[in-house]
Amino acid sequence: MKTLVLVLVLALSFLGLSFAADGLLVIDDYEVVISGGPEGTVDFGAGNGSFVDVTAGIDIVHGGKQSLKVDYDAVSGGYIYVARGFDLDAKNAGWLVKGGDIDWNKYNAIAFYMYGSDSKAKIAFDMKDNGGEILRYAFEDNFTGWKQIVCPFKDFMARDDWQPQNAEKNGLIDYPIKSYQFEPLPPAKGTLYFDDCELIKQ
Ligand SMILES: [Ca+2]
Ligand SMILES: [Ca+2]
Repeated sequence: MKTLVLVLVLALSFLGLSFAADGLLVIDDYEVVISGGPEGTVDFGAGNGSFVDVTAGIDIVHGGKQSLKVDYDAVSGGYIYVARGFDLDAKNAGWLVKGGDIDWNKYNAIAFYMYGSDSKAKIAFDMKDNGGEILRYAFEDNFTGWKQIVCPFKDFMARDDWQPQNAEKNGLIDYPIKSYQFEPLPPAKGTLYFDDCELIKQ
């Protein structure tokens, strides 16, 4: 009987491991030269009085040798964006995998690690879908150290404050996703680190 239980436990853990491998795809690890501008690897900027700078985080890292370090000052009425993906103004901001090469049916959430400082800052995580529509998942910096932020696709809401003019505004996620962006929301100021962005199946 004991042997049977052991075999079952081993079999289940093996199945569990293979499920995990199937349901996880790392799309971004920030192990590149971090730069802005038209030839950059990160499409970032700020306006209306807000400020952002994006560099490689080398002291605070979750995986590999670098994280994405975001120094920011988000003022009322201002905006900030820190984007990675395809069809952005920064030519070299693409993920590790092309959106069109991903079988999106295999995943139901996008997740990343953030190094929090319990600043209570509200942060938006926006995705731009295949119709150019921007969908948002918002969360709060209410922890310290690294934490995985899981954003289930079903919890994304189309932004109602702004959409690109040419967006197909249907309120649904149209795959493949083209890009994502981090946006600290005003009023808030500080430094955030991000690392290891992946698609997962919960
Ligand atoms: Ca990394
Ligand atoms: Ca859509």
